[in-house]
Amino acid sequence: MPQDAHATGSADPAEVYDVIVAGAGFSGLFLLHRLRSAGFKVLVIESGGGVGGTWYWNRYPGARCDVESVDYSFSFDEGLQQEWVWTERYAGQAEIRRYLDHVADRFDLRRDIRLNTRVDAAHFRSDTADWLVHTSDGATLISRFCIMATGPLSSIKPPDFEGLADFAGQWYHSARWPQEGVDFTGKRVAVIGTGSTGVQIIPTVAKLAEHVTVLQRTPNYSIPARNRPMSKEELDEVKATYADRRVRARMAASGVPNPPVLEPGEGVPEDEKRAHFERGWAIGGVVGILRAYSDIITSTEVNESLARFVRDKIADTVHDPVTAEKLTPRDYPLGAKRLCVDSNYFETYNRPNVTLIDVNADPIVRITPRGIQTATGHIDVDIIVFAIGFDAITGAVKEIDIRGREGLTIQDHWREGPKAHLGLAVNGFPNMFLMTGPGSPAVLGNVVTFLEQQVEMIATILEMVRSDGARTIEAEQEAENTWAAHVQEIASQTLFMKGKSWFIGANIEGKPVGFLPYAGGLVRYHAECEAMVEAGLRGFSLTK
Ligand code: N01
Repeated sequence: MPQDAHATGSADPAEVYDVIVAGAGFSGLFLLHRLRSAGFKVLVIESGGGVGGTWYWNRYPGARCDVESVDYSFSFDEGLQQEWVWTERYAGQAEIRRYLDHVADRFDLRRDIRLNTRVDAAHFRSDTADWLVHTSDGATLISRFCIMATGPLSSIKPPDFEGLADFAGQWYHSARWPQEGVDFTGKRVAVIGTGSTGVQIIPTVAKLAEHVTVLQRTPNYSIPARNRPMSKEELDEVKATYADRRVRARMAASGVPNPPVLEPGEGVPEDEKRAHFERGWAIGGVVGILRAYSDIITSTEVNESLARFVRDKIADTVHDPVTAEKLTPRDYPLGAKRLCVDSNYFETYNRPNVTLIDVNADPIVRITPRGIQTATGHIDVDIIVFAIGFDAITGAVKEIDIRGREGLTIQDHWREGPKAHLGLAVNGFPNMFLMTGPGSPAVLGNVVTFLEQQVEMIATILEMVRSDGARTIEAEQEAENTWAAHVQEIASQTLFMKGKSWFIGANIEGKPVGFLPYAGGLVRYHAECEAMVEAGLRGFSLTK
């Protein structure tokens, strides 16, 4: 694409790009590789001090993926998937970071990545049909296209507990963990939050700390990961059939390849269902349980069978019946809040150095210099860990001062709730694309499979725009509204809406409530994207 067409007055020609990508996580790395290979001049801007996105920031103890490593990895390059050696069934944070560092080196990506730099603002200029991008190092860059690969779970929910500023100990948010780590040895620790993150932190820290007090607001369903080392034989077998495995992943709603056939559970006798769940429990992980039947997330009957099964497992595992009851979710369907996958989570409550407090019964009143004051007493602690989650899917995009046509801000456009055509592009914001945006399916399955599909789709669109000679491409309002309605319609057919979770924005005060991801699954989503492309970029308008 010619550069000088949109270079202006003071701009350094070297700082004019075809595509600027915000974020160097899985999405940003693959976007850079894919678009650079297609001849676009690309720059990736990353606020972290290294590549990896969520895996750069979430270095808390116990951080581990809960999709199997061999699937939670790029499929776009046969050499890469053949040479990389995964050492565990579920990769830990450090191993995933090593993998992404390897990807960055192997494909020579680093020369087009600017680290320790934030995209502060991106303003569209209608006269030159490009974006002015302002970064935290004071630079102003120009780009024809902007892609927000800022991550669905990267904008943290900050702890806003009264008195926190006076706390004399150390405190950490799980997703802003210090590079040098935290020494928990012999420390009295409080953990607030029992989502996927807390469920990983608590067993790990309990092994090191003198005492751990868990402050729980909502109990979670959690299933055992059954993590284990990968044997060479197992890895060799995967590698011998990788191509087939990847095809099966793309053909599955969740982007994970097995099991191949899913039957509905409705009407299946209870003892038969339980036997099936028992097999899944033994296999471990989401593949084992959530996909025991095709209708777990749509049938109240089947969901309740599985929920009862998990509740019984909690009762069997946790010795103290009062603690077991506190840990048992009873008032929302399994999966309506994201299902957790753990290593000895419930078992940890049998340790003498772990105490559970239900903050509904005994609310946190304030943080004091020495610890946490609850309604009934004071907990003395040295360290507080906040595993309280994220402003999911839209938070990181809204942190940037994004202005589209006529100065329209993304915050204003999404005031009533976020909308994006196929989760990819927003009306009023020409030449801008979103990765894992609202209305895209990524967070409801294997995000790596999903994001590869989205990167390919965005690359296809940009290539079409380039061959067309168009200056701008923009999602049409009607297409955006139609997709947003479809996203809610599909969600309403599931049990997802019945949990107060980040899936629906319920974890952030004032956030409009509505289902954020697309629950139709990868296959259906991909078919919708293909149909859009085949119909000549249906739902987008192009200008010359
Ligand atoms: O965040 P969450 P997360 N007082 O929002 C509680 C991915 N992930 O970081 O449920 C007391 O799920 C809150 O309570 P409640 C994964 O997609 C993946 O754990 O709102 N408690 C909840 O218990 C996941 O879903 C992996 O009542 C407060 C917790 O904090 C997503 O990231 C690992 C509170 C927040 O849970 C987010 O997970 C980790 C308050 N004021 C994360 N505010 C793997 O792949 C919040 N809470 C394994």
